[in-house]
Amino acid sequence: MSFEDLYRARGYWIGQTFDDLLQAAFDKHGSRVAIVDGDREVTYAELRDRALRLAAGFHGLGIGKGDRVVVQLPNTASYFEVIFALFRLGALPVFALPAHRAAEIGYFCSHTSAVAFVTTGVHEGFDHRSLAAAAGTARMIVDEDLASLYADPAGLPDGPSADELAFLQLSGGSTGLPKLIPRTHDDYLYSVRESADICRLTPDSVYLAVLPVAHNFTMSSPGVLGVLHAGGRIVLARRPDPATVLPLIAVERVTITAVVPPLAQLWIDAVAAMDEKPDLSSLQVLQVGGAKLGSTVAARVEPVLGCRLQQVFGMAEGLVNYTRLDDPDEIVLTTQGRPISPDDEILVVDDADEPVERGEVGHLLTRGPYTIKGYWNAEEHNRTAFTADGFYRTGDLVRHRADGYLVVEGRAKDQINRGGEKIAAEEVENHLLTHPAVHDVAVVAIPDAYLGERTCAFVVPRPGLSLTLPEIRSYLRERGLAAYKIPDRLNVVGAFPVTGVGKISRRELRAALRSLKEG
Ligand code: OOB
Repeated sequence: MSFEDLYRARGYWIGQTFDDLLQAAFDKHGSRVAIVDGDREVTYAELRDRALRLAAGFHGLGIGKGDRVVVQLPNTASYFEVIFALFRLGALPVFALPAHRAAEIGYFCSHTSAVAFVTTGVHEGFDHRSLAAAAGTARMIVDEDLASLYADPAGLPDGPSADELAFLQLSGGSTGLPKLIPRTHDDYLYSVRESADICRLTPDSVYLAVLPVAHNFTMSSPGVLGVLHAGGRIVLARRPDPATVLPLIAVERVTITAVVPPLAQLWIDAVAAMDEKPDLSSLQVLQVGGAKLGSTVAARVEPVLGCRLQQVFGMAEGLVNYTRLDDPDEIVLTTQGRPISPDDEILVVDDADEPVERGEVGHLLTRGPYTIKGYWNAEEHNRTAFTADGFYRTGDLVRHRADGYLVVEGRAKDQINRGGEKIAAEEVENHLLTHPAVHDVAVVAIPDAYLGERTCAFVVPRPGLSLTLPEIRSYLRERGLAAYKIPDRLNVVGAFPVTGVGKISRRELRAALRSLKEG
């Protein structure tokens, strides 16, 4: 039996599309509020109606099934109209983050041959319309113009089927250019429905979206899609700082929200320092994921915020692990959860791909009903990123406990996890190598008390030339690199350490520098 047949036989893939999900939510909860965006409230009926009319508008522009559309929107109600309009047509959103700039947007548009780029106006002091040139031949559509596109949905062509691609998600990556993750309606919505169930979402749930909605965590774990599936209410936060978020939790009676570890710490510190405590009585669950949560912060969640902690260890490629809401403290405080599905296969192996003893640290490989078997159009990379029998090499070092829970112990991939934001070392290195004063460069993670890790660039300058941190930072900004990828530190060195005879790879270099830095 093929995996596809197995996943259908087990009832994981049920033939539901994103359009079906929205239609079902509308049928059941039409008059209820789906989204709160500042002063604006959008009901399920309104969302359904606008998404269909926008689909007709997009169709009128010639956007159709299989076309790629790069979507870069902040946490606004428009985001939902746009993605459900594209899902209805079977056009594939390519999910960019609001922080991405010309370098990333240019690459996403050209690599996917995108027909359109949907973005916003000024956000966080940056005018996204200035990315028009980077979008190349993709038609730029700005969110404030969406209403002018609305058209009669009567003649819309048939939508996609559930086994087809729904969208392309970005990988955190460890390579020079980011890889795209192809997810189908069937596989993704299985993870959404199960996540909603694990997190006990109901029509009374109020989910505060703090992290960017286009991130896999906020989108589907259970995220905004899980809430729509359950008929609950999404409250959009424009900014993640305590001054914005704490009053919002009180006023909107938020029941669940999701953050990265530095934000959890920031909120906890803010609340602990307040003489007059904010009203957090509605909050039941704080999900923390995207990077390893330290045990000290973990232990403070419940006493300070008065809600249950849930650890989430997931990846845009698929596999998501949760601690369960009724798990004992020992599990919730010290593990990163266990998989969603009984058919998520977990293998922990050594460098030679041989399984390690249960409970020992090794490389995490995984295969399952919502984990991809290959990146989009990346045949060569897929040969090393997946095993011959289709396991995804996560690049994470974990322990698999006897009780099935996973503990993340480190990472083998050349990536920096800067407070949940993933940076591929090679991508930043390639940009730096174009600088006229740079002879060679290695980008590595350095430990940081607040963010977990920060980025340090080790640079060997060209003979007679020098470099400073402000110089390389403004150089990378001008090249249009997202701010979070720009190195926090610069170490100018005469030469790189050589560990063996002959030429050593950049990868080994990074490892050598990392251990120097830690030692
Ligand atoms: C989430 O997804 P991505 O694709 O941005 O990053 C995945 C990587 C993992 O391979 C791991 O290295 C790291 O992020 N990670 C964690 C973690 N959660 C993610 N490392 C330690 N502890 C954790 N709890 O980050 C993501 C996707 C869905 C749900 C949650 C997070």
